[in-house]
Amino acid sequence: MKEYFEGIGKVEYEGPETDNPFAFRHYDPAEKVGRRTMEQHLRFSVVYWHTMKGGGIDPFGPSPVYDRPWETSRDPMEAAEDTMRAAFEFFTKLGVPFWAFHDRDISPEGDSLKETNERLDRMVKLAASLQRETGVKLLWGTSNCFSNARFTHGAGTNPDPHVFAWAGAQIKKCMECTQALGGANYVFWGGREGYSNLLNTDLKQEQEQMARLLRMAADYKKEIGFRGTLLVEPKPKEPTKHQYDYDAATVLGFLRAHDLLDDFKLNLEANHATLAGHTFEHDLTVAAAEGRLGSIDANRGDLLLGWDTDQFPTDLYGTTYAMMVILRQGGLRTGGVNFDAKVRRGSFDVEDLFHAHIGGMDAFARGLKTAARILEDGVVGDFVKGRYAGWRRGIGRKILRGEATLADMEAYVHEHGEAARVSGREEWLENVINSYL
Ligand code: XLS
Ligand code: NI
Ligand code: NI
Repeated sequence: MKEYFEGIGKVEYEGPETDNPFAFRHYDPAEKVGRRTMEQHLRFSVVYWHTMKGGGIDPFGPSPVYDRPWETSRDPMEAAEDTMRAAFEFFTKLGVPFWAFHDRDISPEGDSLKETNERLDRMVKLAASLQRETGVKLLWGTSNCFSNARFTHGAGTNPDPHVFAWAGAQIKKCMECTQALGGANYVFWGGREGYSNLLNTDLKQEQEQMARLLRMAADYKKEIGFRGTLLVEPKPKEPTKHQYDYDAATVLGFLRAHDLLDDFKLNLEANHATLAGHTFEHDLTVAAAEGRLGSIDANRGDLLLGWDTDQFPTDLYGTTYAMMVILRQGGLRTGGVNFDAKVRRGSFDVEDLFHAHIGGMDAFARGLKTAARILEDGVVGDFVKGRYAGWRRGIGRKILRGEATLADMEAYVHEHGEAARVSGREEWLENVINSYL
């Protein structure tokens, strides 16, 4: 069988002192952190679209600039098969347990839905056999309902029900494929589910359509007995000016308003949170507070560029804060740490794909270990607990139980006078975090 990543062997853990750029310094899959191994905690996943199909394009360079040895065949199906073999070689050499795909990444569209679906079946068959051979599993599948010209005005939120039908047909098929591959989740990212101009938009109507599509998907999941988790991935903008799935709080409210909250969790992406004007840990905390944090798309943005740059995560504060939220909620369950990230346009060698993923995996391994120590030592947790102690007794407990009125508040203040002022100790807490890093 053809080798696509020649000269690069299996990436192993060699410890922080190694000078081998193709080794892990911190990610040791078998090392235990608490009761689970790092591999079980982190559940790393490589995305097919950026890693195998990305060409380094940007708004001023719409043609691919990467030479990929798996994309040489002129026959589109042959190229798709070569790409998939290369993908599993990459997953195996990197040692990730999971991968993720859009239907259109793994298989090119045909001239009709029938031909498109037949092609997809052929590629799913190949993926199934490569999964068996390598032991790599599917974290999630998703439908690309945004690249084709028919989705210019949205998919589920399109003004034309004919286009909605295309989206529905595509999601049905892709959920079947995800089930056939044993996928642990199925993701909905609303690529163009938003608007670019309110003058031509019925916002209320479009949101109702979106809810219908998600309801149909949840019903179909039950009908076919798909056991994976359904995940919605928020993003505030890009490509539209305003996406309806703005951020975690907006999606949770939307799901609740349309009686969908029991059927969906969230897949949160770092760079989407920052685009929404939040930190990643903010969005994670909002979702976790409602038990709806399902999985993460691990990347980071650039503070000086205002778009979804999808860079690989290397910032240790970011990975530590993210892992603190994840550990506190008891892990990601069916979810994982999915590298929805791409190498820069100038990093066009195939070996750059290894450097990028190795760096991201090491950054999350350090984040995991640091977060575990912070939680175990309990300094930060105890501080927060102490800060709210008043709510576990006396008047505080009465208020939370709904046993107190505004008149009781008035009487309380008459009796106790001024409240004591207590420092929030932010700087000290930040120093505490730095002492672990
Ligand atoms: C784009 C999204 C996309 C989803 C999958 O910004 O992050 O890659 O994760 O459709
Ligand atoms: Ni994403
Ligand atoms: Ni993104």
